Amino acid sequence: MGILKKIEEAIYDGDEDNILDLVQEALDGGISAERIIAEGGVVALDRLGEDFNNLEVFLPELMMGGDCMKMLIEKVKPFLEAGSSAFSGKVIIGCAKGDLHDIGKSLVATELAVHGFEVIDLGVDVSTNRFIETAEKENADIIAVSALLTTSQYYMEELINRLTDEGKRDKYRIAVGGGPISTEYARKIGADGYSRTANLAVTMAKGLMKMEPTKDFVSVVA
Ligand code: B12
Repeated sequence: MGILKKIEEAIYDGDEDNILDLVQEALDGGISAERIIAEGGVVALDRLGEDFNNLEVFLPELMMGGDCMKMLIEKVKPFLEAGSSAFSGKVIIGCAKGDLHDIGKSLVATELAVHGFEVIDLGVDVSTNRFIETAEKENADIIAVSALLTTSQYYMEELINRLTDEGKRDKYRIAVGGGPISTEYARKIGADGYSRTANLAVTMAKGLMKMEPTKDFVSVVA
């Protein structure tokens, strides 16, 4: 079994005792941090999600898999390829109201930070008020919202509508992402940008900085 497959199995099994050694072995073997995250970690979490849907695994397994993935990410963080360190823009990021899934959001925050963005991470379960108050206080360029739950996805639309009602929509570029989000959905609710993964979020966010809010739309899916 190849090392990435071993990492996938360890995440799937929530094997906290062995995950760090396996990740070290992959790094020693010259495998990039990006591949370890995508081909080891994300693949395992996708499998867990599917098996959870089919009632083959339950909440404790999801939690253990999630915890293992966090260990993996902390371990590979220093090895993520850094981009230009020139200041790219200021981003407020958080998980939409009700959503506690922070692994993807934190990956996006890390990727943006290593590529020159100043990132203020508000964490999980962030209310629309808090996004707006922080963006105003910090004079943000981009507000980035993550949602994995279809019930939380609604709050992305609420944020955009509130900014519009308060006459502030033109001040910020709004980026959205997460499992149930698509280019079509992002367009429909009037967001400025969407990307499918954390790596692609860098290209998307740089694209957003080249345009005025609401004047264009940037989607990066591959
Ligand atoms: C791990 C996990 C958990 C962990 C979360 C741990 C943590 N700290 O995050 C725990 C156990 C806590 C959990 C709880 C629950 N979960 Co859960 N969970 C998952 C699982 C298996 C993996 C999620 C994950 O981390 N994926 C890996 C990351 C890297 O991917 P990602 O988040 O999609 O992010 C990538 C992109 O989407 C993108 N991205 C993400 N955010 C953003 C933001 C921007 C701006 C951009 C540009 C891009 C971007 O970049 C990321 C990296 O490439 C998913 C299944 C799945 N395949 O998604 C279910 C899943 C999301 N969970 C689900 C459910 C139902 C729940 C619970 C309701 C279960 C329950 N009955 O209690 C609770 C809800 C808790 C809550 N209030 O949020 C469902 C959601 C169904 C739905 N459509 O609403 C899923 C899809 C499982 C399933 N198939 O049914 N879960």
